[in-house]
Amino acid sequence: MTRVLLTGFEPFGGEETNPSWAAVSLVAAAPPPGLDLTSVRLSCVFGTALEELAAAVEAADPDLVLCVGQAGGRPQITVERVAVNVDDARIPDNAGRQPIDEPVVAGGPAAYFAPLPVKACVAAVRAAGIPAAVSQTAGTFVCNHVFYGLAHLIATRRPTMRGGFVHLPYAPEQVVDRGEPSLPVAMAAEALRAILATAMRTRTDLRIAEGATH
Ligand code: PCA
Repeated sequence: MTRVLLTGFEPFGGEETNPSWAAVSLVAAAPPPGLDLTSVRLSCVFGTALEELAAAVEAADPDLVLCVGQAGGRPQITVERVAVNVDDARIPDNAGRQPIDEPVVAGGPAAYFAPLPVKACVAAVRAAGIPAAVSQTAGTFVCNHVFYGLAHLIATRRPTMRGGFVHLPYAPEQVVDRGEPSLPVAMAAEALRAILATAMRTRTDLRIAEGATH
């Protein structure tokens, strides 16, 4: 059995739901075979979210950690390639904190690449008939904060653990009157299952072009 920790986020920014926790809950209710899966809902709060993640990693001792968040406005599932060592919040987090240009980890490297075969994961989601892409930035809000913290934990304390970050579009019910792209949560959950299965069995990533011109 592969031990997997799957995290989603609480709602933020005035939303009533967060598709990341909704999709993670669906996967947790029917986990893929061969997985010993733990799911945790993280606070959308700088610092606190990382403490919750670290505690969950201690408790579950996972082989693989997949953190999931909402990226409202994106039209497809995005697997994040790089985490940067900066908190620069455009809006306050759920505790009212709004760090500007602060490091996630003081003295840490500027960035980490995801310890995950991101291109193989994107290919697997597409093969399931669900739109997906590699993303070159997870932003500078709480998701990037958690992603960087996870990558730092792996780099400094858990060398055999692997992990990454996946952003989901809005769920349809969030945008009924807004004309924004959305993806049903059941499809997002299917995508997460495909990513978990691929991450478990893939050691060398695919060499296919998934870059961005700008
Ligand atoms: N999305 C935010 C934080 C929590 C979430 O689900 C982000 O992309 O930073």
